Amino acid sequence: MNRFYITTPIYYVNAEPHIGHAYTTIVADAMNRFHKLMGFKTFFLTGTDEHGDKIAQAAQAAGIEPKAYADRVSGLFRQIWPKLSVENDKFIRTTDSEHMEVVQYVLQKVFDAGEIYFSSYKGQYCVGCERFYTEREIVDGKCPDHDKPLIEREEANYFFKMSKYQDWLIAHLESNPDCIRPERYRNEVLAFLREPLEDLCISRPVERLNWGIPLPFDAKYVTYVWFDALINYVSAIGYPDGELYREFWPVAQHIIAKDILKPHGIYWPAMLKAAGIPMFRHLNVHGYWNTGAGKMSKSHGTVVRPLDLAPVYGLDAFRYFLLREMVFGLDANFNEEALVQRLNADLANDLGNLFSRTLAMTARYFDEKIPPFGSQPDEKDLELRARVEEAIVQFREEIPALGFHKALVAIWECIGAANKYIDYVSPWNLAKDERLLPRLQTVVRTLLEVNRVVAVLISPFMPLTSEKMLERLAIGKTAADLRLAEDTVWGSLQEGAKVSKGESLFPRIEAPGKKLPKEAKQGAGKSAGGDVSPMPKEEIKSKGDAPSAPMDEGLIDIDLFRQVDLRVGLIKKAEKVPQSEKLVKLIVDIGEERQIVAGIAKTHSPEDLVGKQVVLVANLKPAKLMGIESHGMILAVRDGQDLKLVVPEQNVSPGGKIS
Ligand code: ME8
Repeated sequence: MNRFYITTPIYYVNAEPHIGHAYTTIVADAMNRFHKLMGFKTFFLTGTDEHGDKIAQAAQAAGIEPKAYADRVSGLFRQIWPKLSVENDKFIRTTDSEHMEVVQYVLQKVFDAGEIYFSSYKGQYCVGCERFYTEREIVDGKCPDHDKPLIEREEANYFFKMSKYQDWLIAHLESNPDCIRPERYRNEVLAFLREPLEDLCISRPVERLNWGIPLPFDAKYVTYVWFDALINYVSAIGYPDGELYREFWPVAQHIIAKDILKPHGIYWPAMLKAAGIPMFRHLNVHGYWNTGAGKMSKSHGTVVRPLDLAPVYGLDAFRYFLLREMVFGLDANFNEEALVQRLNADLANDLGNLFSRTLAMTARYFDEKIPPFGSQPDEKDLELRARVEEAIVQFREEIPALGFHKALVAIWECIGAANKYIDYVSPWNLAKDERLLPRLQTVVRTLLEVNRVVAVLISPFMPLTSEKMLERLAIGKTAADLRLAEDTVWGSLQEGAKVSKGESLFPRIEAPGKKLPKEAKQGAGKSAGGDVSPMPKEEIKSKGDAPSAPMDEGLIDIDLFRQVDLRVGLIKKAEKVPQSEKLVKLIVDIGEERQIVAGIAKTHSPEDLVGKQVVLVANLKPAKLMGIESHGMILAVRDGQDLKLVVPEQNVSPGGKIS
């Protein structure tokens, strides 16, 4: 059986979890879920790094013992992961006794092999980094990371003969070009290795720091925090002789950000080599999220911390944003506006809309039951299916290669193609003619199949949404039971199974900081008689490029209704749109003149329309219908085959607001 082992850094407990930690851990989770979907046996490790100067100082500042302090912050990390749908197999703490024993075991082993020696060292030390800096690294007498003056310090300490492993490491990175990925970080490590490596100081005298693991061969010293921390990756799986270690270490992959490239790209390989432990398979290095604290949106006077946005906008929207927005390896900017934009465009309009349109059609035309493929697929069906197959291939190839955003782009291309397919095929027209039933069946079934594959493909990224989609499509599996190979086979939905429409997957967000009122239950507010709607919804969508809202039929809050600017308008001009049976171009006076394209040509002649007062939605985003801009929407009631315009009881001044 194929195996997959993924680790995140173990996070320092001197700061609370933030967006950077969340990103790394969500990426690890998505990779882990992907490998499960591929049928791999997986192990996913995260945890906290709790020893060292930094933690001791933070505990002192908080006025408590280091262990009590570490317990508290470590608890925050442990609690947040399930809230972000992160499903790690183990949470390691460097204060766990099993870990401390393994650190001592490794130290003793390396010491016995003669790879650790005792020596005096005088140099420039940074407390923040917990290490000495070489002349070459110092910038203007300061620590290049903290921009703070360094302290001169002399100490007798233990040193690990790291320099000895330089040539071996260069050779390893050259013969395993994808060991450190993406390439820019491999090059960075190789560039570093062009200069002579120095040996690594791996101890701290107890009188200066006692918050650490004692050296097994000299109790007057504790272990340098990096030597302690890196070993978590093997101690957590039972090194030296545990079953998990045997199973998973040969396939180990680490994920880190660029800030800790040096300890992972240089110290860790050298430590492994010295301890006789095989090298990890991949070190995956991503860039930094810049939050530009000042630039963060402060709607309603509250300063928003990025992690606080997950519950506000929805967990899956948050995960989607992080994975879609950052190109793995490069830096990215986090801002709330961008998140809202993605939520509305990609999630509400594209995915949410496709799903609700598909289910609405299944409900309307087939009594919620999955129809058979009634007719042979035509060219458009095959084109869409090919798009889906292509997305599956991209998904399978891109995720192991860290191309998360590319995998998502491929899935969304498929969603976009399916929405366009609906517009093109116009199922509502097929539904008008019983002889076209087999074709309508094939169209709706094709769409249901696309939705099913999408539900499977998004499962590593958005597990909750995937789960909801699977349930509503009557697929009797949870996301965890899915297998890519069998669950993306075209046509395998169960004919006759009953789908359920449910609420929209992603309610639209009006603006950052202002989440729309929660949608109420489906079906409640539907009127008994004719649906008053701004023209048949599908027809409007059928030609427009503009984003359209999901087809929600739940209760809404009065605030939401008030956002719709309804006005009385006087039709000044009307003319048929050439080459269209349905569309007329109107000039409507609402205090200003508006050009509106309306789908009422079949029931209303242009001559009859001029001089009429109508009701229109005045604050709709402009849309293009057959290439003509439309700045509003006329209200009409469908009555059988007929369409009646909604008009005021008596003539009023044009522009009168309806409330
Ligand atoms: O370095 N953007 O812990 P740490 C993206 N304990 N990722 C970020 C980020 C940002 N702005 N800020 C932090 C340590 N991260 C050590 C690790 S491992 C044996 C010991 C993420 O709490 C990213 O994964 O400072 C980065 O590498 C890690 O948090 C650093 O976490």
